[in-house]
Amino acid sequence: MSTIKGISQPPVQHDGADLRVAIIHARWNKTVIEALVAGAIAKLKERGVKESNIVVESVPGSFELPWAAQKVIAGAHVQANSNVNDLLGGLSFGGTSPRSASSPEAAPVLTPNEPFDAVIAIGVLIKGSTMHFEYICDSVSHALMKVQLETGVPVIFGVLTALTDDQALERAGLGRGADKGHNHGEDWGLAAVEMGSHARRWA
Ligand code: DLZ
Repeated sequence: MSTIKGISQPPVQHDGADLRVAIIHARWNKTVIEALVAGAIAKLKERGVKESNIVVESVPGSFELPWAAQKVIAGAHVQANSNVNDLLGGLSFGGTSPRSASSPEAAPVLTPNEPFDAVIAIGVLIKGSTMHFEYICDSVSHALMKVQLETGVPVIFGVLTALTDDQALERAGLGRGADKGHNHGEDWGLAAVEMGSHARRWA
């Protein structure tokens, strides 16, 4: 049976050529995270966002995302010229520094920060046998909303809350059945371009 769920096309196609976007991702549930980050980056680039204007940072788990989003928006250091192609070629989840093409593990180069037009916060929460899931889902979603309202910078809610591994895989386009599902990271990349454009026009 067909479904009525899902997003429709925006009235205009937004151009990301001048936008600067930060992706902050958790490192829990790495396989799914990698696919989501790759999906978001692919759509950012498809909408014209320059590789040099996409900055990728990681934190341990989803619980850390709101704090990191707030810091990045407030002007925490970022490394210039992160090469997104190389990032995708070898996503490394071991370091805490922003990653770059030439030297993924090198100490970050401190640069005067230019503001971000949007931040995508990506995490994957999979329900376990404790109450961790409920607490983290609840606090992270509220906190990310608070960050965007308090800073005025759109924060895209890229946190999957899945009851099973299979649900998480399907929402990253990695389903184990005939239907691979849909990579929601792609939607988040598009949402970042749209919301970043709105933020500029409505400033
Ligand atoms: C502790 C925890 C658990 C049980 N599950 C997840 C998860 O499914 N996804 C995720 O992103 N993080 C998880 N974490 C880690 C917390 O988000 C956080 O990193 C730690 O509690 C440290 O603050």
